[in-house]
Amino acid sequence: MTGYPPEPWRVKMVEPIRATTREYREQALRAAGWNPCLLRSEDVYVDLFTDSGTNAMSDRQWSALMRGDEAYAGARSFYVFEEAVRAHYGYEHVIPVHQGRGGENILSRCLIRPGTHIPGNMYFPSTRAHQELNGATFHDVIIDEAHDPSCEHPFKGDVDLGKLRAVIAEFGPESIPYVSIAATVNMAGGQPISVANLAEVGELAHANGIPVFLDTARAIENAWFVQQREPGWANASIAEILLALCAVTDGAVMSSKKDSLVNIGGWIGLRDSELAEKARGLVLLYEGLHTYGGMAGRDMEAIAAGIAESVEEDHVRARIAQVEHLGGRLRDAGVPVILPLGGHCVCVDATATLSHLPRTGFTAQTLAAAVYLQAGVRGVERGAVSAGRDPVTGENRFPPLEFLRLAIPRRVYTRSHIDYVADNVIEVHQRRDDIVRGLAFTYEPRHLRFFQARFAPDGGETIFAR
Ligand code: PM9
Repeated sequence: MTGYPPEPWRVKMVEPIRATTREYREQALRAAGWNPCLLRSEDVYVDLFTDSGTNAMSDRQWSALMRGDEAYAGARSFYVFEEAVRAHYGYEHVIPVHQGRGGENILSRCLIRPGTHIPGNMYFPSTRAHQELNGATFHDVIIDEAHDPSCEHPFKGDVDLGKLRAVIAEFGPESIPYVSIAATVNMAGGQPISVANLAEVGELAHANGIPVFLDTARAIENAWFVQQREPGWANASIAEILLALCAVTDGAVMSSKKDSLVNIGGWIGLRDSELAEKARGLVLLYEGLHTYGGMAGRDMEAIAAGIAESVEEDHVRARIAQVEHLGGRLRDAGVPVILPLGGHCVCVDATATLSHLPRTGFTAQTLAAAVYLQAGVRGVERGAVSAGRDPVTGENRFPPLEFLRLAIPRRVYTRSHIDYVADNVIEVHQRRDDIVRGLAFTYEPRHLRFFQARFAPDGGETIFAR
């Protein structure tokens, strides 16, 4: 693909960003322990660390902020927010939380008992961390194709029903508090699940008395892929497909920082009144009152306005096209990227790019450092560092996928920024043999270690041959 449709918005306010020298970036990255996450954002030129909370809000969202009702209890803004979530996602009970992991904490505490088992379509670090903290073991039941970076299966987020059946048979339905489904699947590179597959998961789980919970952080992007790829859905709107995806499930956890075009916020959506009461009780302890859940009234207004914009076809089309543009340029230049291209990010296969380095040198972390040094572009490691250690054996987990994720914030960067990223990632790839060393931990936090870990080049001053 050589271009994409003009963005369905124009710029009304700008935020200056600053290019730096290579020497400056070397000092900054060393000071950050070779972990781009620990850089100051002002030392980053194009920030593709995440699409979470980094979106640009519209004039409608900014003006909605002014309508925020900041009453402690029963704020009008809560009811506006509740109605928007109910209308677009279809869950009866809407419980606000400060962001996705707040919802994961509450749901895990409500449902998980020690020694239980949770099947899901690939792990996400914060989701699995809360499941494990509450004593469950996560079982990956995604289709094998999801673990193969070059396989072009249209729905790499699908569940392998045989694997799900095997987990139910091995541990028994009473040991499975819920099935944990993501749409799209972040750690597979933003890959979608089909409506048909999700319906089959629902049927199987419900036949065994097991509820299904959906991670809706990027369900709208998932709906786009359903509309484009799944037979029977081409004439349905994104809004209709979103409702169809949620309809199969018993509840959802949402990080509004993704699809909903805001900088903070989230919710839990439930159908069961008893579970909702329990969750509201825990929200009081961990998040805030059940009518604000850690958000300001204005945040809930911005989410309500963002939800309405997020299902507009023009918006989703332009958003996905920008991701496709970056991915297409890298793919055409021979950079190994996860295919098909996903919804929110382009993922550079670090194992293939740095095939001359051992995985124990954390190749995706090393590639993230090289891309930052090259051009001030910040991505994030999604591989062994993110996967953490096995809670039982204490050994590093080395997942099949090891990649540098370049996540694109919504409505933030122009095509020239994206081309700048493409030019520089291509150059790093062309000069990949200059990278001769991986990274080793100098500080390793216990939980979600990728955020705060510090590293040093393994056996030398730098990762480059010089
Ligand atoms: N995802 C992301 O960049 C932000 C933190 S990890 C660098 O991809 C899913 C599918 C997510 C997610 C966050 C959360 C947690 C849950 N599910 O960040 O707590 O992608 O709002 O959401 C990030 P919060």
